[in-house]
Amino acid sequence: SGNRLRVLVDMDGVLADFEGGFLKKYRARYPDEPYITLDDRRGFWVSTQYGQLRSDLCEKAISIWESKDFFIELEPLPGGVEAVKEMAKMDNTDVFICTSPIKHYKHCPYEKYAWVEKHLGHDFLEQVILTRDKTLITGDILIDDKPDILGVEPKPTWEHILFTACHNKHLSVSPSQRRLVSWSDDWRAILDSKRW
Ligand code: DGP
Repeated sequence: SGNRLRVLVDMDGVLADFEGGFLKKYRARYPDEPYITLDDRRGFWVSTQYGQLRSDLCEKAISIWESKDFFIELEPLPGGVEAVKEMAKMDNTDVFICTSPIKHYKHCPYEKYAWVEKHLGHDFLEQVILTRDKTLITGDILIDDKPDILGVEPKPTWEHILFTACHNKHLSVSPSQRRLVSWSDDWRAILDSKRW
């Protein structure tokens, strides 16, 4: 407990390929509608950028991730599952998956647990935290692709490590903000920098 390192790892865009899964299913369901390539994605909210493309595409985008089997069928991002498994085996290290479910709760929370069970194993369900407010969760590090992680706690305990994603790769973040470019990047060094 006392001197252990607590790592919080986001799911969508960090472990699970939300953006790739979205685009594939959007194009399959709406083959005649315009779309945004992953290279042209800007801003965290997919529905906002689709709404700017054409106002009715906002709800068409939302219909994709509100559908059954969207979250469970997301592909793992390269190296993520392996990194989390390795972290969990490290001495003095506790790893939690910290993820915000969408408010259309029919499928998403269930499928997030099912995804963790499928890719990380049944025992890893113990490590799942579903919350809409990550500032309430204490930890040393939060690895997350969302640039602004806000909530009711103005001084979260964790350091946010920005995980690079298609929507944030062009963002110039403050010099103090550290990034993890991918799971091939040196995540062990980031963890070690927080140990004492
Ligand atoms: P997290 O990655 O834990 O911060 O969760 C954010 C969730 O919101 C994740 O499931 C992706 C999803 N999401 C992405 N874009 C949009 C959007 O435009 N609207 C909504 N409601 N959810 C979105």
